[in-house]
Amino acid sequence: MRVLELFGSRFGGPADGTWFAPGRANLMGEHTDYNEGYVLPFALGQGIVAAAGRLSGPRRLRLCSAQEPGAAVEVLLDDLAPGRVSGWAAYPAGVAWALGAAGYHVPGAFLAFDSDLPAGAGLSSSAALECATALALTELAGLGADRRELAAIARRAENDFVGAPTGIMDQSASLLSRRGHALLLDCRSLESTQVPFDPAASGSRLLLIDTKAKHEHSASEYGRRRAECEQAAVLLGIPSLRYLTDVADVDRLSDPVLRRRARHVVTDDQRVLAVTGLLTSASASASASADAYPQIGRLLTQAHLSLRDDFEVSWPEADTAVDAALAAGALGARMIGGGFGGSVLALVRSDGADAVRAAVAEAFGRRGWTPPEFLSAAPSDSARRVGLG
Ligand code: GAF
Repeated sequence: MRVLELFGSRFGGPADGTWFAPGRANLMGEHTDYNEGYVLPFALGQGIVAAAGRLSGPRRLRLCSAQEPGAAVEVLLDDLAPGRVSGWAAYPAGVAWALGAAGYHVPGAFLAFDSDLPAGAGLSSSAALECATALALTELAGLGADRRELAAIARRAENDFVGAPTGIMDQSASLLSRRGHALLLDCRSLESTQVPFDPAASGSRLLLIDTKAKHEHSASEYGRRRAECEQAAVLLGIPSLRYLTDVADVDRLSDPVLRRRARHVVTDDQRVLAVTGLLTSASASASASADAYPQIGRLLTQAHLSLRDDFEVSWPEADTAVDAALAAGALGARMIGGGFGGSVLALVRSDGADAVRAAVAEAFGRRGWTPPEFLSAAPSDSARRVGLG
């Protein structure tokens, strides 16, 4: 494993173990997590692997990454505080800080990372980095920690240490997913359910399209959307937009922007539950499955329109990829993640993937854009130990 070579060359000895945490795609429910709504993500086969070893002496972390040239970063565990570590190392350092704040005694450790997730593709490489670190540090020290708690700790690292105001979806997907399933997560109760998800059984498959676009201001726009949702909830007199169950209630908002934001959230919550119902019936029989997937495809496309027109977080490359995929016969497609760059998830017939790839590549070429990259997306297992050393 390349990460073990990196570990040996940077730290001069063998690792005590290796841990893998996957990135995620999201089937349905975007910008619903921080509104206490529903999400339906799944773990990818691609992710981040961490090789870790105990480090004696003053309690510190020494960190390096195959994707980050330059010297290893060293942080003293007792000195960690928000704002003290910047760049990529803030994610693993933030996890150590959040573990400490939750009462765990984090040991000094060497950590080397490697990734097969494309950078900037909106597939949650930061959550995978956090979750690989959380598992490695807790298991290295024999600290038994519940995975739901680790997801909350990893999110705290991202919110309070790195300073990104995200929800809990990505860390939950990385730590709680199961192969062949999507993870239905109720972000209010944090209850999760494994929903059987096997597109191949219905003659379809998932295609991820990395649009290779990352637009400026994506972080500030994310924060602004979150603030708008909170403002809409206050004006409606409810604790969060999750408490809206009838889309007609959004008409009580006089501001047209807030009305659109709230309408996206309430309809996406409904689409998560609709897709969950369809997947559950699809798992019952082959004929139900053949009926369910085209309906799921239509819901994906509806979600894209809602993200584009009501939530206004799509970007030109995503809209073009969705249009080209649909014109080439995809059952449905939508942008995934926070928006303003990253990937599109398309549901295609098993024999239709080549046509969709060709149509999207041709549409990008015609506009003179960087060629998109295509990845297969198979619902995979959550984070785990993958080697002894
Ligand atoms: C990003 C965030 F990290 C998630 O919490 C979620 O809000 C998502 O954007 C949008 O659904 O991935």
